[in-house]
Amino acid sequence: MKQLLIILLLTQFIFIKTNAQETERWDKEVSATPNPSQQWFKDAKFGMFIHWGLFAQAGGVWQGKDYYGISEWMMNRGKIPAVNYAELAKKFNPTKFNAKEWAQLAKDAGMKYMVITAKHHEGFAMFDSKVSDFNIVKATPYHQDPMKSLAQAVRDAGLHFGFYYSQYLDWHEPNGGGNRWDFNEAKKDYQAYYRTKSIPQIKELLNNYGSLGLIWFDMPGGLSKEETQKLIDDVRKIQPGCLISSRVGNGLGDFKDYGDGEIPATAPGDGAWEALFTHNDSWGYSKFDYNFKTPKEIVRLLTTVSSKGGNLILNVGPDSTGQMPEYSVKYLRLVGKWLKVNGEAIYGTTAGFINPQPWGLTTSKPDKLYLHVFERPKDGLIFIPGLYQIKKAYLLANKQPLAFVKANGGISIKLPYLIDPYNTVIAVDLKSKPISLNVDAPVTVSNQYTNNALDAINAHPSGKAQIKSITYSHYFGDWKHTLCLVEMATPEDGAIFLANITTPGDYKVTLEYACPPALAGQEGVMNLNGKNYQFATLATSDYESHKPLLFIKQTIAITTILKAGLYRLNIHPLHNGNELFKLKTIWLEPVN
Ligand code: FHN
Repeated sequence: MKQLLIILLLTQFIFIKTNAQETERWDKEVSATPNPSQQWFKDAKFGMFIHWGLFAQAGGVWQGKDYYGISEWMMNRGKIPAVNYAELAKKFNPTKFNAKEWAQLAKDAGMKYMVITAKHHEGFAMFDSKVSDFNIVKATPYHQDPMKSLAQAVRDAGLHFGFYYSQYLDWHEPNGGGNRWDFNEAKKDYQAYYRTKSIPQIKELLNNYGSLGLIWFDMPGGLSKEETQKLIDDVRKIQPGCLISSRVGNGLGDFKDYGDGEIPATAPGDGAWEALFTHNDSWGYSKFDYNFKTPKEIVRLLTTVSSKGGNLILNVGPDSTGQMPEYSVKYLRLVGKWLKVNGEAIYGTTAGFINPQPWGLTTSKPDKLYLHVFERPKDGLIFIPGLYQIKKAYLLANKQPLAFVKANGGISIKLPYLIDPYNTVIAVDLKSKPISLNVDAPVTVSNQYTNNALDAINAHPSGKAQIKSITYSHYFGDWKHTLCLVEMATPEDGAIFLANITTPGDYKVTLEYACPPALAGQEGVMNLNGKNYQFATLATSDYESHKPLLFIKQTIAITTILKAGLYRLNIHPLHNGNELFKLKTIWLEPVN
């Protein structure tokens, strides 16, 4: 009995581990010689991702059991036998699907490309496949190929069209990756899977749906570098211009995809890349998930990604009738309205060369800088550090010229009012080629804002302290990523933050961090403005990637700044011990 229990526990552990590994496998390396036809992708900035499959029929519910989290993983989480899961196809009848409406929605949203799941991990082909009968034409009462009309409608709307294809995970097939509840891992022949289903279906997609902008591979496995290269050569032979996502594996893709819901900490450079988010928290349609990002959140997300030089591909999950979620339709159209007016500051831009400022972010074009103002300072002066000469500045929305003055260490542009609550864009005509982005520059702090953030990315760590992206989730698979200052365990493991405090006055200092209960109570010290401030940490939550990570805000000081200027804030543990905390932000809140 005892032995049985141990075996049971061990199997559970192996399953949990395997799931974790599979879910977190985000191949980000790209080829040193990527496909040269990628300029359209770099300029596009905004795309629509669609996860559609049999999981939309279930919506996260299987035999009365509710699966919160990413709905397209329900089969795996419930260890649902492939034969039973396949029954979903018998009811899948998306009679409300209208290719032109979907294409129009993407266009209205200001998106420039669309990528849809041709086959997700469940193994079901959403297209007419001669390779496997487990497809929408043969196995459902719908008996039509929605991908044919969609590919056409999207191209007719002037957008690029691409397919997502899960090349390794296939829970329907004995030789496919991932299904160990039906099929014996030891007997799997991955090469046979690639030979008989994956590669032939990829060829069908390339041969039968016209010109593809890209193929979005996901979660590689089972192929060597040479075999991956052969797959890429096959793609190139059929469609030389078709781009390939980095998740083809083995560092051979054309453009880099970050992790699900992840934005790189700083601008990664010149290569083509994409940040991928879903509109709510699930990729596939989920009956429970109403955590839709608001239009303002989407505009700011798109701006954040553009300010680092990448694309945002935003996912929507249509239901089994073929309808898009109500709030996706409504909010995406509002984003489109903003882009109609302000698109010049997003499409075709490269990363902004000014660090994030308390008012917002920047994007750039050869002779232009775009200031994306999220918060207007009380005095209306948008301070741009390090920029000394400009030709003119104007509101992008109505071309109204704006006055500017030389300020201490840069230029200040007078913004009379915020014209757009999502993001007010100021266009700046430059006089000379700008200097390059400097992430180490001091952070501007002033009493003209409700709060000022010194984020982990602004830290200059010392000793063993380091800046790290921490990954965690709320429900299953809805990954979140937060950049934190970590590994501060001795007084030598600390960090300095440089703040350019432009307005004297009182500032309240608040730390925002996560700290496991078992480690809470350790002491730290912060030095600012000539004084040491001690504190003891408070408990939040343990850190596990499959659990929520909770952050707390703890005020540790008030300081009076008498003179504007450069200040150093130094923080570190008071004694030797365990990791003090995972520090996300130090807030400097003006006391007005
Ligand atoms: O497992 C999939 C998940 O279902 C979804 O398709 C995402 C989108 O990037 N990709 C995988 C996880 O990274």
